[in-house]
Amino acid sequence: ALTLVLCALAACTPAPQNGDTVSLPAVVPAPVSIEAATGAPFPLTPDTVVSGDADAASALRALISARTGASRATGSGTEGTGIELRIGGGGSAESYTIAVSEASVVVTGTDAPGLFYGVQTLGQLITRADDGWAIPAVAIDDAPRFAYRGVMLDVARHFHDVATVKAYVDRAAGLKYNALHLHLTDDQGWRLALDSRPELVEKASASAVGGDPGGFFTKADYREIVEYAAAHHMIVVPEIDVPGHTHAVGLAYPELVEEPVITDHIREIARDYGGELPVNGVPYDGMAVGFSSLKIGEEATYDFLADVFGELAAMTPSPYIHLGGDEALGTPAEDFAVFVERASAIVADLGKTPIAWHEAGAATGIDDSTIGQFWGFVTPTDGMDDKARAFVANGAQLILSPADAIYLDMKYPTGPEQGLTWANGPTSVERAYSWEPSDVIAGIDDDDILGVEAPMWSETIRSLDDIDLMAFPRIAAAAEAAWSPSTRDSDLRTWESFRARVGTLGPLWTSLGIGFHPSEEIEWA
Ligand code: TNX
Repeated sequence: ALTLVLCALAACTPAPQNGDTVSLPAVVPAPVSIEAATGAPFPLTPDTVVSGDADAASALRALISARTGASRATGSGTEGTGIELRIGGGGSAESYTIAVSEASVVVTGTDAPGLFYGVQTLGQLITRADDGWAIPAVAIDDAPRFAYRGVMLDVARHFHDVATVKAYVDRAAGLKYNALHLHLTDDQGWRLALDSRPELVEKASASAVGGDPGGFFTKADYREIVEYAAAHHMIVVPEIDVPGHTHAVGLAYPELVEEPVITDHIREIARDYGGELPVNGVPYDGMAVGFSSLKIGEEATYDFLADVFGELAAMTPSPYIHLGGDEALGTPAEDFAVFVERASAIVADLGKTPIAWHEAGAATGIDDSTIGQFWGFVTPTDGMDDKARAFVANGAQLILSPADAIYLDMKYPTGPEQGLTWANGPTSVERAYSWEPSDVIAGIDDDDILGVEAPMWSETIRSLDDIDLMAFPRIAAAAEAAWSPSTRDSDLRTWESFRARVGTLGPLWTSLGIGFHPSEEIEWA
């Protein structure tokens, strides 16, 4: 009977076939523990009082009014009909508990992020009741599996403005992500104004893939993004991609870049996707990768890095700066190693922890503190796992971004025309979900994994609508890999459970203005 009551009122996973397990309200990413409590749900009315932490209260009120379409929980009602938001307890970092009864809701965060995540969970629990809205009686205990839970947005291939970036922060924070990696530079454009090198945006920011308009962030824009992210408990991890992906640098500083290396691969991309072959001094608006390189033997290159990373470090509160290092196919291997050693040392000497794509692990002189970001497949190929393991051998950790699972710019099997297919063809929601971080790289376990990050490259992504369509629902699958207990430690970590839970979030996403892809793999509520 309890199950029936709950399911009548709450977003529930489907009734269990064998009747053994109790159906529970749906939460994504899956919490460490969730138990149905006895008793009627907590009614959410205009008189409901929200008390406690002011920031969390305004976040909750915003969620409630979006979800219910009305201002609720604004009243000064009677004792015992309230939602209380507290910081305290003494659990692990970012953890929280929720206790809901008919009379009260108490959310306790260990710290401000924990309370914020408790509020996000509570937002998912709000359910339509017979004559209004309610929160089912439930007890939740939750904490993240990994310290770093990232989304990446490529603002270089197509520029995405401050409003779009903020909207993506809203979306990501709601799924308990705590890092926004901005891919700020690439062959097609340089997107961040720097006082030390003003020519970069003056000469190299107007272009984008397909001849679309470019753009760039002023330093004030960047500060605004950093502050907005911080208010949502997210850090900003800026990436300046070197020594490859640097054609745009050559528009401002021709003396710093090599001639483009035009391989058959580059010709094929130009043929298949249109666009001219790269020519130094001319903005590049194609989609090929791996043809450009900074000059490794020139001291001026390292003066450039010192200026760029120095200014960036000064404007970035996060402990990390990403130096790229991917697909430097235009840079000979020995040169690449020399470059990575010097670039990672420059970042480390600025007091920041460098992050680099996994290729940089091949450079034996890389600064030992450098975090590696693995973008190979769930079953690694081409020795990419060896390069990733090198970071751990140095005593550092890894961020996992398996491309055939959580590259959010990959096409879906059916649906929107946006997206690429190089990472093992189109990526279904099931494939985005069905992988386990500690199983990706042999010898690499939870202790070696700083976290999980879902990248959104933007060759085919032009707008917030495109971002929403490609990210949702797969970004929720990546969030479970980053936040939730491992598949070995939680009954909720199955594809069947996830697809049922995520399907109930449709109305919440719609109420928040998120135009998700209504994948036919999911039964949407
Ligand atoms: C690979 S994986 C890239 C990017 C592309 C992306 C498109 C990696 C580190 N680099 O340059 O934008 O594929 O999916």
